[in-house]
Amino acid sequence: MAIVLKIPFDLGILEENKRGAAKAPEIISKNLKGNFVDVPIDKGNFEETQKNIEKHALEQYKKGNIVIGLGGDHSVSYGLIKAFDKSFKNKGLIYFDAHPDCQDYFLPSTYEDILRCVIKDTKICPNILLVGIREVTKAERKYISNKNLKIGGKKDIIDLLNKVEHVYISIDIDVLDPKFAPGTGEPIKNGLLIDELMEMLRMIIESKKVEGLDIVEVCPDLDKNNKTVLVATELLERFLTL
Ligand SMILES: [Mn+2]
Repeated sequence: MAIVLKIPFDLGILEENKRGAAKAPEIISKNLKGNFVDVPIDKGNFEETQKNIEKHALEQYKKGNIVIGLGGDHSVSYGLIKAFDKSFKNKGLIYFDAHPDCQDYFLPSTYEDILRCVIKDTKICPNILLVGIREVTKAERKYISNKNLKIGGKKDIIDLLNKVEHVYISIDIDVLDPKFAPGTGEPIKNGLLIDELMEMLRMIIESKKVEGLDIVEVCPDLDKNNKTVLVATELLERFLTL
């Protein structure tokens, strides 16, 4: 059974003008029927909040459920992926994002550092695939090459699915082109088309190896004609039947 953890936290975004993703879980979930659980957020204590996210996800994995994290900014994936790492062996991570989020390592992680923190603090690497990356800083380029991180598409997804038994998918909505998902803190042009993303997700879902996933960085305040909220809702709906 799929359980949706609603995580209304966006303080992992340091720039105040890019925040607003905390409003997404309520807005995205309101027209859907599913099993929703509210994760309590302590705005004054990020570390405690991360622990709380991890604890909630671990509880669901122990019950044999599939965990869907609904953010929030990308930092919420840290606790979610830690729980996935503790619950499964022979696993992989598919990271859909315009950015590699590998800027630096420090805890609690921010939306710019989350993947680097995950790589350091879990045993998932080297089974990590980045999809849709198109803005990389100098520090990230160096880190990616040092760690030999794979950036790829469909074919690499198939390779990873053949290699591991359990998969986690992290979807930063900015992986999509801003034409389809303008409502996000750091939109980057030349992103994936909705059909391209859906096709890749279909392949991953059909492998029956998905144990957990998250949808993050939807910012309703920055949205245009509700486009981003609608596409995120469509994505979530697709996963509710897992
Ligand atoms: Mn991200």
